[in-house]
This record gives sequence, structure tokens and C-alpha cells, in this order.
Amino acid sequence: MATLHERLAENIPGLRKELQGIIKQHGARKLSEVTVEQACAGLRSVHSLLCDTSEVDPNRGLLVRGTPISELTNRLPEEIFYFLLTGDIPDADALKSLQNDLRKRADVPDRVWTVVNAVAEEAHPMRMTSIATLSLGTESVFRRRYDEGMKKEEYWEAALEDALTLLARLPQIAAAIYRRRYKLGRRIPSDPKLDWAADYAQMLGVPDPKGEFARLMRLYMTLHCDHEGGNASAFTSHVVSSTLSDPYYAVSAGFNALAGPLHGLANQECLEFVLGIHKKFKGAPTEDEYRDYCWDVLNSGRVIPGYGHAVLRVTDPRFTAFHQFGKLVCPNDEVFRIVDMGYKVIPEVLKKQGKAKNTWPNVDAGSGALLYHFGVTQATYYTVFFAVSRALGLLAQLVLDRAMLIPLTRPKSFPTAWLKTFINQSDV
Ligand code: CMX
Repeated sequence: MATLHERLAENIPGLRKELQGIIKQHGARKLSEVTVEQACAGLRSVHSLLCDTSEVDPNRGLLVRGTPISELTNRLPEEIFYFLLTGDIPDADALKSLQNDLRKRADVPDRVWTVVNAVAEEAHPMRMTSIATLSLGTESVFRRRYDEGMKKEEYWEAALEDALTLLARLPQIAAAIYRRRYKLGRRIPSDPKLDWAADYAQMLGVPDPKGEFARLMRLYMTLHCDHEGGNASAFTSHVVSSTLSDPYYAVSAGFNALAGPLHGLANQECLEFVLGIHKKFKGAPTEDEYRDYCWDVLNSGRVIPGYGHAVLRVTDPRFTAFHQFGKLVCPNDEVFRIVDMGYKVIPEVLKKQGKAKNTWPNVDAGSGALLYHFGVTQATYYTVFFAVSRALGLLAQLVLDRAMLIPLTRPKSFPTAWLKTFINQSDV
């Protein structure tokens, strides 16, 4: 089977021609209407972005290239990256070639370690990850080739170069940040015999005699890989990369969006919520105690982290995958039991409250308890796991954006005065 680069080179001319044909023939057709509320409140559900890597179906959850994520849970993240970009699962040779390519690119330059070590030790790990990502960008092939006058048709190849290098180096950087931020000792070198996620797992230094933590990391990296194009981090990365900033700028910007509590930081808050229950009840509570605790949270004006979603209207299949993993690996772990019990109690409470459109758990509700089980107790680090995985999707999307010659993103804004005039005129 073709290598990733070969397969993309085969696919892109046809896809480009197809899209250009669609725009030429149907460019004036309307896809979506924008209401005043949508324009003033986050552009919810406005069909306005192309994204071929994945889509989120309100009732089926994440579909990667049309395949439900629940059918991909045994795949390696490297296979998923190939799949996101091409729509094909690589065969053994293509996978090996991709893994070898990543290994060759994995050495992190010393100056990046200098930058990582210069960030305040108490900084949030997401800030460190974003700074390190930006700092890697001084070697951007995209930037160099752009400055040399690269043709538009070749942008995707230079973006792919950067994407592979960034992916190859992120696990080392993220693991080093973990060890530095929580004072766990020296960096652990990469082991080139391991796959991408298992290597990340071993570089964190988490004891893993049965290889279960490595399995969790593979699952984690696969489940968080992508979530279509309109979520905050993907959209941010898309906008930045549309300016022809290099992929390091774009991914770092995407990470900055991920660091918000309504997005990727929620997994940190989920574990804090579960640990709060554990502390208060000195273990798993009864269902009644759990219910009362949730009402106290809601009545104090806070949200229940890990529940609800902007698009999904069912239990997130990614939660189901983590939940099943926990039931197999640590069914009696007290923190996991609180997550398990929450699945029974919380949807019912949220339903009674009647505000949330989706009362079911999202991906963040259970992942922290599993990490905690393996000794990764530092919840402030959890969004970094999300970021390393989501880099797969951000990078795949931006390579395809450049391949499809997607131009600068530039919606039109308007002042409130214009809105008032518009309303008055349309009322007449
Ligand atoms: N607990 C309490 N109230 C909730 C809720 C929850 N878990 N989820 C939604 N609501 C409330 C909203 O705060 C909103 O209240 P107001 O009308 O008072 O503002 C109301 O229900 C309607 O919200 P919604 O349309 O159902 O949800 P949104 O699309 O606005 O927001 C999300 C989606 C995820 C931000 C929201 O469900 C939430 O805050 N959940 C908790 C945080 C969380 O788990 N975030 C992780 C999301 C996963 C990700 O994107 O990374």
C-alpha cells in the first residue's frame, strides 16, 4: 500500500478538481441561514466550514471518515492519522513506513528544551505545551519554503512535513512537561521500539507492569483525535492556518482554545468534581448522597462537568469506550466507581433541572478517573493528553485545507447599531 505522502499525492488532484467543480457549478447555492441569535451567540450550527476528516452526529457521536469511533478503538493513533488524512486504514507496510518516518523526526532540538525549562515551573501545563509548540516552529519547512516562493499547489506537502515533525516530537515534549511541572525527575528518553502512544506512556514514567497504561494511552489518543471542524480548537487552528501562518502557529493557537474550561480543560474539572465527592463522603457515596451533591452544585450556579454537549444528544461513545475500559481494568477503584455511579444519577438530575439540552456524559466524564487509577493524579495535566491527541486532527485538517486550496477565513462582522437598523428595516 502507498505511503501516506504517496497516497495523498494520488488523492489530492482529483479531490481538488472535484471541489473546484462544485464551487464553480453550485457556488451561489445557500447552505445555511444565520439567525440573529446565532450571529450573537457563537455561530452555533451554521453550516459554514468544510471538514472531511470527521463529523459529529448528534445521535451517533464522532464519525471519523464516516466510521463510528467505537469501531476504531483498537486502532493505533498512527493508523488514525493516516485514516484522517486519506480515508484509508494503512496496511502493515504503510503503517511501518509512517512509524519509521515519525521516529526519524523525533529528536527535539536543545533550544526547545531551553524554552521549556525557562517557563515558570508553576505555569499551567497547557501554557507550557503551547509555548513549546510555538518554539518548535522556528524549523518550519512550510515557513522556509513559503519564503523561497513555494507554489500554492505545493503548500500541502510542506504542511505535511511540519505536521509529521510536530507529531513526532509532541509526546517527548508533553512527557517532559509532566515530569518537570510535577517535579518527578529527569526526562525519560524516547524508546524507538515502541509505538507513538506507548512511547509517550513510558516517557511519563508511570509504572506499567502489565502494559495497561500504554493501552489506555493508545485508547485515549485515538478517542480524542478529532471532532470535526467547528469546535473551538479546530476552528481556531483553521483560521490561523488560513492566513498561511505555519502549522506550529496554528496548532499552538488551537491548543490555546483547548485550554478553556468549556472545552478541553473540562477533563481537569471532571476529576476535581469526582475527587470532591470522594473527599466529602470518604469514598463512594450512596445514590441519594450523590444526587444531593449534584443539586448543591447546580443550585450554586455551577455546571456538572463532563455532562452535556454543544452538538451531541446521546451518551458520547467515547465516554462509553472509557467506561468499558474502566470496567475491565479497575472496576473496584473507588474513584472509577464514583464515575460509574454518576452515569446513573447525573442524567436524571440534569433532566429534572431541565436546562441542559443533552443530559448525558461527554468524553471528559470518565477519562480522568482512569488516569488517576494509574497514578497520574495531577488533573491540571489532563488537557495536555487531550492536546497531544487532538494534534492528530488539527494537523490532518490543516494539511487538507492547504491541499484543497482553502483561502483565508474572513467572515463579516457588524456593529450593534447595524443590527438595530437591520431589525427595524426588516420589521417594516
Ligand atoms: N450542568 C449544568 N448545566 C448545564 C450542563 C451541565 N453539565 N450542560 C448544560 N447546562 C446548562 C447550560 O449552562 C445552559 O444554561 P444557561 O441557559 O443558564 O446558560 C443550558 O444548560 C443550555 O445549555 P446547552 O445548550 O445544553 O449546552 P451548550 O451547548 O451551551 O454548552 C457545554 C455545552 C459542553 C459547554 C455544557 O454542556 C457544559 O457546560 N458542560 C459542562 C462542561 C463540560 O463538560 N465541557 C466539556 C465539553 C466537551 C468538549 O467540548 O471538550
